[in-house]
Amino acid sequence: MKNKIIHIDIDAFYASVEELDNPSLKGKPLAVGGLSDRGIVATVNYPARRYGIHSAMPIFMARALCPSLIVVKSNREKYLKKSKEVFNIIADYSRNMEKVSIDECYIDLSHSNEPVNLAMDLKRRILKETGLTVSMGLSYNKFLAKIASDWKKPDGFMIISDSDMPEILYKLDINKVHGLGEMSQEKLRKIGINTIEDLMGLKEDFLFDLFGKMGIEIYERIRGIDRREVIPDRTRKSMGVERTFLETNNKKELNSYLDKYSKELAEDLKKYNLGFKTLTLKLKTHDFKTSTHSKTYSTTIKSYEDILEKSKALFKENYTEKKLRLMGISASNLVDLDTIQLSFKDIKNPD
Ligand code: DCP
Ligand code: MG
Repeated sequence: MKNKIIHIDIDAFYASVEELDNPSLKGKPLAVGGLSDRGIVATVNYPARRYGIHSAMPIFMARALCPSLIVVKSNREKYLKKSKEVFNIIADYSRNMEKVSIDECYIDLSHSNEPVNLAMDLKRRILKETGLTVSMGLSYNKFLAKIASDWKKPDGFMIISDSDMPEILYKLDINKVHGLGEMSQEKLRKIGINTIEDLMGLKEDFLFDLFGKMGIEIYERIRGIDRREVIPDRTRKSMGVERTFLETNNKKELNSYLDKYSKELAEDLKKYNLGFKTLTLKLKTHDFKTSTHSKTYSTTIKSYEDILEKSKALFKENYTEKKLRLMGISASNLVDLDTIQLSFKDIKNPD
């Protein structure tokens, strides 16, 4: 099977951007996040990871683990700009690029006879032109490409070919299986399943009973079967913002998050000139129970004000007063506003 899909993930993204802006930070333990006592770590550079600090950890806890930790306030606009620079370079290498987050994407290199050379060239160019290192994984499907990019972080490049499968995965922890959430992992660990090798010992029916349709996908993916295509951003299905924070049931605080998310979602939609019809609110309670609540509207939504009003209404309808640790909103049933404008133009200028 041809290795044609690359997964790319920028190393310690926000922290690396801050180091580029202020080189004296390099080599010192650094966290990016909210500065207040209630702040959460967005990410840390690799020196700080040695202290056991990681994303979504409260800042006060991170400071306790590493008193010399430097904390820089996160600046999303700056990271978005840098992310755009990186994606623009990547887009030179494949027309078929699917962004998964601010620092992560898949590209399909089916058109190339030399995907390895192309990938190495791309890696060099990103470093030269942006100063950032990325980790890359090349394989014959998305699941394995993602596992490969995670293999030798930072600045890694790993190839997983079908002849390496499935042995290469045996020793990996089940947390490397994309699609297995925290709750599912816990369920598995309770019955003694900790590695992919353990997971391979489970029958398909058993996984289906445990996790439904996702269980079947997991059964297949760890055996190297993943039929998902790289979907170019123009035809993407949804777009969203979500974040972990310190547990709270303070409605004012929760509403302020919705306000922030609505702003970010509106900005992102604008960037791609998209609107949408379905809004989904995601809530994760302190005991890690996740629920989603969707509503579809007859009109196309795109403005910050509109998103905020509708997400507040969804929140009001569905919030049960329990303490939350994560909230998110996402837009689906996306409407390409370019196409709408084009078809109007076409009517006016039929040539
Ligand atoms: N991020 C965040 N909150 C989280 C996780 C991530 O705000 N809970 C932000 C900060 C990260 C960026 O998203 O820099 C990218 O996330 P990654 O998971 O790719 O983490 P990093 O790029 O920081 O590190 P890695 O080298 O492991 O990819
Ligand atoms: Mg990253």
